[in-house]
Amino acid sequence: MKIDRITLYHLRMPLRSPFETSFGRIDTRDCLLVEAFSEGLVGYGECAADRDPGYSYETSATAWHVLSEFIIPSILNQELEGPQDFLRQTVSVRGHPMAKAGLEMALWDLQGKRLGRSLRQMLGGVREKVDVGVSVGIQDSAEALVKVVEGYLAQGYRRIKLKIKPGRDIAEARLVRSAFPGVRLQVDANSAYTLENASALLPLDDLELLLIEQPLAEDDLWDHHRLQTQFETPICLDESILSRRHARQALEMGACRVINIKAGRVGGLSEALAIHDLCRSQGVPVWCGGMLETGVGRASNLALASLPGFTLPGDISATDRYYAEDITTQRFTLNADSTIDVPDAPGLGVSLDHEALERVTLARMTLPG
Ligand code: OSB
Ligand code: MG
Repeated sequence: MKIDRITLYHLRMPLRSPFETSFGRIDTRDCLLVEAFSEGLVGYGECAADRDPGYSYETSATAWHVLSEFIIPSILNQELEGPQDFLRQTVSVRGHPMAKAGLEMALWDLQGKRLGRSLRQMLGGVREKVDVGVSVGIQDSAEALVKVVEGYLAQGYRRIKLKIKPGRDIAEARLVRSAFPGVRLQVDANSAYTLENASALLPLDDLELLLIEQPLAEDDLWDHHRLQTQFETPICLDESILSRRHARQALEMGACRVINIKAGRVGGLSEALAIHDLCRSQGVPVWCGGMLETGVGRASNLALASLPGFTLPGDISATDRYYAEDITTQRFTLNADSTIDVPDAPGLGVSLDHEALERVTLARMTLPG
């Protein structure tokens, strides 16, 4: 496969409601769209880096820089083996997994369109629809949170994730648990605690949570191990796992019992697949995380989540949970059984709404210029 030309788009998507986590509150979601032209076909990829370095050090600006100055020039007009080989071809660029993953996704889309195969088929997915839930941001009060959760349950979501931070944790989780005793519930701290203050979370152990996601710093596998020994509830790692190697070490150390897989965070779908395979071989459950993607990234997440080891519901909600208008012509909807259908057309299986894309584009650049 040879890439002749790539257009990068910097997008700013207005969210339907603000999303607040332990690292901040946003009204709009930035991301990059990668449009790759190859032998008469066009493939799309989404780079999940946001405007601010709150979740990760990568931002839309660093991803733009690394893609346009280094990664894209190094692959244009080269004979590429395909998406499976892409990470190896970018070893000279240290880090920046989200930048790499944005381009890798476009290569998968191209490969699928060339071979007439869906991303699900290429990855080895075994499900036509996947179990999903909703990630609920921090609200103004615990009572307001219960109302918001009630709304999502009424829409049919059967798994709820609550964002927490110090001081906005136990009371919130307790109130939601007592209002909805049977619901599948989990929490995500996005690294807001330290080993010293995480003992405040011990009461969570009585709330029958599916898991506690990323309580401690991203570079702190060892303290996650120490914390896991204090909890019955499985600890799940998100930010800490940037590669298959991190996943292996975290499991060897007992730093977690569950892993949240996001292709963006680990440098692409190939590495995500490798982490899935490793966890599956050890009987460790995984689930597909989300980054408030557009329809492009959502299609990719759905295909990934159709792999057999994804045994917990993903953070993949319907389009209308995020955006009034999306950049794909397809809108994803929730089925009555709290699932979303996996696209089955070639590649990602989505097409772009170019007028909608224009409305959210802040900047674009075509290489070679
Ligand atoms: O930690 O899982 C996270 C969104 C942006 C950045 C990090 C996270 C999230 C979410 C939202 O939890 C998941 C979704 O896309 O619905
Ligand atoms: Mg998370």
